[in-house]
Amino acid sequence: MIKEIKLPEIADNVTTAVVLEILVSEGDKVEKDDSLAEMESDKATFDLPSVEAGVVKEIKIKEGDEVKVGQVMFTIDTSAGAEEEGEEPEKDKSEEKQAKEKTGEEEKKEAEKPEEEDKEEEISGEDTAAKEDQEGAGKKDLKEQESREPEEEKEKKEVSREKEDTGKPAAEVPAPPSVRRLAREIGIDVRKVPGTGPEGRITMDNVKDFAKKQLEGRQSPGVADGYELPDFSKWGKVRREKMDTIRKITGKAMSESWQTIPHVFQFDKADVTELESFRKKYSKHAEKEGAKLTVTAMLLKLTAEALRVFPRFNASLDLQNEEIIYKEYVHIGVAVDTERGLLVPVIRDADKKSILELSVELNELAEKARKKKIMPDDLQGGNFAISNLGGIGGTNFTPIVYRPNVAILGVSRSQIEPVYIDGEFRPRMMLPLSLSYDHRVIDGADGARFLRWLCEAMENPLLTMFK
Ligand code: CAO
Repeated sequence: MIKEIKLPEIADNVTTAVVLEILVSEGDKVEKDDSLAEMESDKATFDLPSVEAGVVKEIKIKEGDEVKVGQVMFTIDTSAGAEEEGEEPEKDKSEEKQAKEKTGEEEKKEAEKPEEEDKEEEISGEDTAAKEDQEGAGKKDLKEQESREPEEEKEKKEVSREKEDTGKPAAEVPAPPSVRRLAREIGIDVRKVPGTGPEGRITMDNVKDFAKKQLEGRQSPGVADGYELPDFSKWGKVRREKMDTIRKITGKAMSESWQTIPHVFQFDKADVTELESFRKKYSKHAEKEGAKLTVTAMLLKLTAEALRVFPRFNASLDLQNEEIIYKEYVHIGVAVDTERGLLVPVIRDADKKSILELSVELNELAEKARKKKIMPDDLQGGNFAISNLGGIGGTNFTPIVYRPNVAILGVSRSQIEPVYIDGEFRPRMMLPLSLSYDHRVIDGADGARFLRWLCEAMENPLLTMFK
């Protein structure tokens, strides 16, 4: 029997994934849950498991393809443990072929159609919106008058307007008057539009594409914004590399967060001398339990407590409804440095877990992230995040809050410092902490209180029981 293996639902709002690597060949025998392909979605990389055991009959995708949720990627012959490939009944084959052709055609149509429609709609929408914005009654009159004027007259007027605006003669712009007029009406500087017409002439489509890109750039920070890069090869050899999905997502998410969240940064230092002795003393015990007692695991535990004491740091801002959403659960994301870039897997219900449980889970999630086994769900639903760069170094840094969180804790390298205590300097292990937070939700005093609470909790964990 031939079974289809489709791209399953991956996560909310994820509709496609890219095939990074196909891990099987046609004719391979596979068991249920064997990985068939390595996939990359907007949110993560993951393996596509076979939901059937049998022989890989057909591979319907190739590496680099963008596959839609529900699209058939493989067919598996479940009765083919013993059967040879050629033994497949003809009927099955022709049915399969028809299905393939149909699916292929439908997908092609689907892939092409909306794009064309979108383009049309977006362009006409932009035109209308831009015109509505800019056309006052007087301008409308002017336009009507212009439409009655001969082309030559119109051109003269465009030239003199551009001279007024830019000080540059319009003759330098290789674009017909109608194109310059469109650019002017929708607020585009025609001199910045790259022309693709004969001898670099600027066409209507060039102006529309340029406007579209600018609009997209404004709406989604992190995508191309029309900024023109210099030709770096003028100064030396260069190499170009495609940005992978994680880099693109991180870039977009970070610049959106940075541009929309009014950040405040609070710094403090925790005296972790006693905590470090505890960590060293009990690390063997932790190892026996299969855990590594690390700074991050201990911070996870104490931060979870802090989020219970300061629920605003565990909240999200709903600007649309002008509400603050308090969450009853404490899910904390931990920034993990992987070969392919930053990933933030989420530890659920961190407040209900012991340090050892947290440390085992953190280790498992970090390994999954580094081995590309992390699933999109593992990366979602965090209310707060911890980013520990102390294993690498640094005295301090200011991480960017991940939307829709309202705060993030940055951890730098602990080191022994002279601290003035009871009239003398003593060597103490000090851990630098930074808290970045959204000032729309959190006031400065609360930011300082939260971080101080955390420092004191690290200095004397028993305090968490009193506060
Ligand atoms: N100060 C001093 N030493 C530290 C430290 C700190 N703040 N944090 C970790 N270390 C030490 C550990 O004690 C360990 O030393 P030993 O091997 O001698 O025990 C070593 O550094 C490595 O620690 P680790 O990475 O194994 O363990 P961890 O639980 O502390 O960290 C994780 C786990 C996943 C947070 C970390 O591996 C990681 O990926 N960090 C990078 C996070 C990142 O990229 N952030 C930037 C995001 S931008 O916001």
